[in-house]
Amino acid sequence: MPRLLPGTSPETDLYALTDDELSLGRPAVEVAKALLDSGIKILQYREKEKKAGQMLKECLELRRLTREAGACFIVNDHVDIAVLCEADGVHVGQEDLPVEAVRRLVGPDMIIGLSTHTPDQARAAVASGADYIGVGPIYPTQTKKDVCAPVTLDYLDWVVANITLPFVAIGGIKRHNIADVIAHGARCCAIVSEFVSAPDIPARVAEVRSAMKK
Ligand code: 3NM
Repeated sequence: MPRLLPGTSPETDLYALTDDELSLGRPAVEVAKALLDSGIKILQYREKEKKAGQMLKECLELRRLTREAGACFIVNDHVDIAVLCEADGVHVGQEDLPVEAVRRLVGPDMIIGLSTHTPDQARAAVASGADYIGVGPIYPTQTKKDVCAPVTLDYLDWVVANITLPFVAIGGIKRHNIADVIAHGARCCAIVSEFVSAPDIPARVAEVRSAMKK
């Protein structure tokens, strides 16, 4: 995973995403600090309801914190904000700007991640020049409002067998099922609600890490 995980090991790792609406009233920056203090090395800023000015302000702060922590910082959807805060990467969905267009805006070095839900989309992602793909939702999730039905571990199996690009499993991944996702070949799992909705985030990250070893 040469470009997905700057400063991190290429082994199984965790990718955390912010979501203010699920964070028990705690602001994104506070949640991000707790995640980074817990050893999270890939953090995505994903806020759907905020205005651009607030998002830029928070992303500049998260950029500072992720630099200090030696963590990779990815911004969801907003290519302009990703560039302005000097994020390591930007993550887009199937209905956002196409990867080729994003590449023209961000240049050759920024990581571009693309959500995929089918083998066709995964093949197209490879052809588009994406640096990594999201593979999901593996399980049912309430977090992403407009997402398709769960793709299940079957799609993960297909990606493991057919795609050489780095990938991140996502969607409904929790303490009780993460070991299965890893057993099916995921090396990086992306998690929203299981982390940000935990009253004690460091304790929750530790529990997930321990579940990953089972
Ligand atoms: N993307 P949780 S599923 C942001 O399948 C996102 O592309 C998905 O949240 C995809 O860990 C998802 O709370 C939400 O289930 C994941």
